Amino acid sequence: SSAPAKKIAVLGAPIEIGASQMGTLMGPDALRTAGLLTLLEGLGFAVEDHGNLSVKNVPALEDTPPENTKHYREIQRWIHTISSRAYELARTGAIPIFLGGDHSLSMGSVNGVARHCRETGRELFVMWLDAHADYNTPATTITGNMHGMSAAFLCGEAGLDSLLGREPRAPIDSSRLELFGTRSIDKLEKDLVKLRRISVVDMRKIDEFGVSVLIRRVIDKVKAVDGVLHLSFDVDFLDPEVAPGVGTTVPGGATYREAHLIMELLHDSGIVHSLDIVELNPFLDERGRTARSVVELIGSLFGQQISDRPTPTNAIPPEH
Ligand code: 6HN
Ligand code: MN
Ligand code: MN
Ligand code: MN
Repeated sequence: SSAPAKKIAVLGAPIEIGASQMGTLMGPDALRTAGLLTLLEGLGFAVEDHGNLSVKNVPALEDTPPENTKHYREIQRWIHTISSRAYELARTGAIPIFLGGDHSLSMGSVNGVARHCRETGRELFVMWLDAHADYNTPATTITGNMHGMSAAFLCGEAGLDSLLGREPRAPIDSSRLELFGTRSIDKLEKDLVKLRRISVVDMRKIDEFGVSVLIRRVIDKVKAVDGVLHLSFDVDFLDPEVAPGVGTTVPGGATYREAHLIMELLHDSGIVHSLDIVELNPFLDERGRTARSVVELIGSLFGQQISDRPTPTNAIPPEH
């Protein structure tokens, strides 16, 4: 008899007000339309789709919103809701995949996963695949957009202290955050990233050393303490030529193969226990091609081999 199929729990978080471009609320459904669930099932996983969260009936909390935080009230309702669902899902032993939605959702998903890790005693590392650092606070932001503050919030930076309401906060140490693919950091944000000595693998380093060496460093660091890794994958990590369907494109991003190699190496490492897919904006996409590319990348993260790609012209057409 074979081992029971490993479980994956998919949860959509259609949040868009953390960004300035509307449209990421369509992300979860676009990823489903692009075949995410059947792909994962085809790779041998038992996939449970928990649908899309809604905060329509979640009451607002009563604290005073901090300055420079656009849509704070509504984001607060999302974040504490996402965190408690993430905690529950992680506790079932499934690999939770959070479908965004803009990157503010990670303030909830990672906090919930971190709560679970705190209980199991396993050290949580967070890999932030992103053109941006998302390390602004209400004191450093130049846009007030909360998707630019999620990594800072998760590392316990001050300024958004009541965002979670009564949901317990489980900050990660800034030495456990790995920024990867970075090419756009605001000035004050950069000062803070330097002050905290956060590990930044920017695109220049990727050009110089290659993703394989750099990703292995992260994997070794996690394995050295028998830790687990949460992958927070912002679609703008990819080069805009590969992934046009995102509101915050920055030139000079990862190529198709660089991105797949990261996923393949992470798959082989076995350290990824949870995943966010954020910032996909189907309204800006070209005939679904960004959504499809992202689904392919998730395939590589869960074991799809590059050598198993079909060559379409070799396929025998079905008989009529
Ligand atoms: N993202 N640093 C800019 C800001 O508004 O704070 C951009 C943030 C982008 C956030 O892509 O998830
Ligand atoms: Mn686990
Ligand atoms: Mn981001
Ligand atoms: Mn980004």
